[in-house]
Order: sequence, then C-alpha cells, then structure tokens
Amino acid sequence: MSEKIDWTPIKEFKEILFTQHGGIAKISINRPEVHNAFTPLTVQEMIEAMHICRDRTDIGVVVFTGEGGKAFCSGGDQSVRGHGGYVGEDAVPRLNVLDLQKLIRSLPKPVIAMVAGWAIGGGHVLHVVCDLTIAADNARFGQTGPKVGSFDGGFGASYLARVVGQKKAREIWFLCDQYDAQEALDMGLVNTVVPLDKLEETTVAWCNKILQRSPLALRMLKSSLNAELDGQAGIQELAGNATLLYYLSEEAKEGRNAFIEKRQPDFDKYPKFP
Ligand code: S0N
Repeated sequence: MSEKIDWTPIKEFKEILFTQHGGIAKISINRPEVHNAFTPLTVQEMIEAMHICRDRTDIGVVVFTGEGGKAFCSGGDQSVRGHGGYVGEDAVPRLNVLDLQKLIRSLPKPVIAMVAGWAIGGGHVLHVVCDLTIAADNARFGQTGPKVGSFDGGFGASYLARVVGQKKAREIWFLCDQYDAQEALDMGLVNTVVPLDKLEETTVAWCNKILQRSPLALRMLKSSLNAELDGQAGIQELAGNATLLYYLSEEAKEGRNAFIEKRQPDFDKYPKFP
C-alpha cells in the first residue's frame, strides 16, 4: 500500500500546482494532456513558485514534478514554438526556461526531481539541473533536439556531460534515443529507481531526511558543488554564502555597531585563527 501524502495549496496558478507538506514544497506542471510540455506561462509560474520557495524560511526542500504519472515534462510546447522562442499571450517569443534552470541551480535549498514517465527534451534538462532525481520504474529519459530542430548547449549539454561523461552525453544528444529508468540509474543520471506507486512516499522520505540536516551546511555544499563548475557565477554564489555566515559573527557585527555608534571598531578581541 502506498502512503497518501497531504499537500496544502500555497498559491493558485493556471498551469502548475504549488503545494506544501511540512517543510517540503512541491511544484508540479499540470498539463498532463501534452505530457507536461511547458509554455512561457508554465515557466513564468514555476519561476514565481521557485522565488517563493527561496523566500519562505519554513521551506527547506523543493520537489519538482509533473502531474498524471505518465510524464515529468516533455519540454517546450511545440504548438506554441514560434519565430525565436515559445510564444505566450503577449505574442513575444521567449526561451524563459533558461531562467528557470539558473534558478533551480542557485536556489540555496535542495531541489529534487520526482520523475514518473517521460523526461524528454527541455523536460530532460530540467531534471538534469535538479540536485537529485528520484525515478519511477516507468520513467523514460532522452533528448530530442536534433530530431525536432532545437538544442540546449548550456546546462543541457555541459552539465549533462559532467553527470554522465562526455561520450554518453554526446550519444544522448546525437542519437536522440530513449533510456529506461534502469539504464538511467546505470549511467548515473538518476539517484534511485522505485516502483511508481512508491514514488511520492520515497521522495517525501528523502526530503524528510534532508530536512533533519543542517540547512546552512546544505546551502554551503550546494554552492560549493556548483562553484567548481559555474565560474564567476558559482564563486559569487559561494562567496555570498560566506558573507551570510560572516554577518552572523560577532566580529562582523562589531564593524556595523562601530559605524552606527560613530566610533572606531575594536577588532582586537577577535582571534586570528591559524
Ligand atoms: C514524449 C513522447 C516521446 C511521448 O510519446 P507518446 O507516448 O507516443 O505520446 P504522444 O502521443 O506523442 O503525446 C501525447 C500528447 O502530448 C502531446 N505532446 C507531447 N509532447 C509535446 C510537446 N513537447 N509539445 C506539444 N505537445 C506535446 C502530443 O502531441 C500528444 O497530443 P495529442 O494527443 O493531441 O496528439 C512524444 O510525445 C514526444 O516526442 N514529444 C515531443 C518531445 C520534444 O521534442 N520536446 C521538445 C524538445 N525541445 C525542447 O524542449 C526545447 C527546450 C527549450 O525551450 C530550449 C532550451 C534551451 C535552449 C533552446 C531551447 C529551444 O527551445 O530550442
């Protein structure tokens, strides 16, 4: 018997569901009729939800998924792909999923992709940029770019190659084959594979374990793992976290207090660690 998890709505959207269970937020694409393909609006809503997850201090981990059990996400909705991007109600073509990818990567909390069914094209890239991927046994993974006239040369190529290696990444993009959950596990593309009816309860169990860990340590680890690969943007993220930690110290507060009190700071009492 699979355990039923109660999810409380955080905010109503048109194309996604955004809910919470304790310290876990769940962002779920709600377009199962097109295997959860995304439009500019879907992406805009996911970006807003990610910002809320970032700002809410009671949320410690984010689950990213798709509704219906048959697809995580099938990438950009090809029916609204126009001249230079995906076209929303304002008639402007956009590739705003790139902004979402950066947000997932720099969110200072773990993001877990919970994948049932298809993770294809831009949908595959979204699971790749998540910190962890938990796959159901019906999950299928792959890129379609060269088949449908697109490609993602950013995280979708370079980070994929870091995850599965250069040879495998080139195979995935050049052949556009599909890989089942076990093959994905074997190539290190996902963290674990579970029966479909155990997907949510396993994901929540992983989240609850993460929630027992030190949030600052998790934050530092995520930005440290990113920094090695992300150049100046990665260093900025890691250094920002170092600043956060420094601001928590009495030594840093002495600098602020001295300025406010219009006196010279007294840093003598703070140790010069080896
Ligand atoms: C997933 C597939 C293999 C499933 O096949 P299956 O099970 O036979 O189902 P279908 O009958 O094909 O699908 C069911 C219904 O869903 C619709 N549908 C599926 N995927 C999409 C989609 N992506 N867009 C619009 N509709 C979709 C089907 O049409 C069908 O509807 P009905 O019932 O009405 O016929 C199979 O569905 C499949 O191959 N899907 C397409 C996968 C794909 O090619 N995705 C797009 C890949 N490209 C991107 O995602 C680009 C991402 C991006 O934005 C980007 C990012 C960075 C840089 C560049 C780009 C860029 O856009 O170029």
